[in-house]
Amino acid sequence: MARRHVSRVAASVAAGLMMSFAATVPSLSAASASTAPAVVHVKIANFMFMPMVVKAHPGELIEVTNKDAVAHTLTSSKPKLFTTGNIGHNQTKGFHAPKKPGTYHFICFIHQFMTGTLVVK
Ligand SMILES: [Cu+2]
Repeated sequence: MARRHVSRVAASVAAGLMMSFAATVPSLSAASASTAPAVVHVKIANFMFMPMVVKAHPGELIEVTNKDAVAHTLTSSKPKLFTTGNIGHNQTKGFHAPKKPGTYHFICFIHQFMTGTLVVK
């Protein structure tokens, strides 16, 4: 009788452990799924965009850092799609990729021989 009681307690403890384990697993996978939104980094150095082909998801934040002593921009070749505005030496400015998937060419508005491509998909 006493022995049966003990094993029943052990069984309920084991069930409790299993339940708390089961409750832990979904919260772990939820945490890994809800990661912070990605940021795409672009660098400007020696009057070049790096990388020259930038890949981003629709609406994603793109941060552009200018390592040159002079100001640059990252500006869509087609007017008014996106621009960082002037980025000074060692400054970083961000803009959001277009929501519409596609291939977008960009330039530095100040030095229009500086070119690159943004692929949104
Ligand atoms: Cu420039």
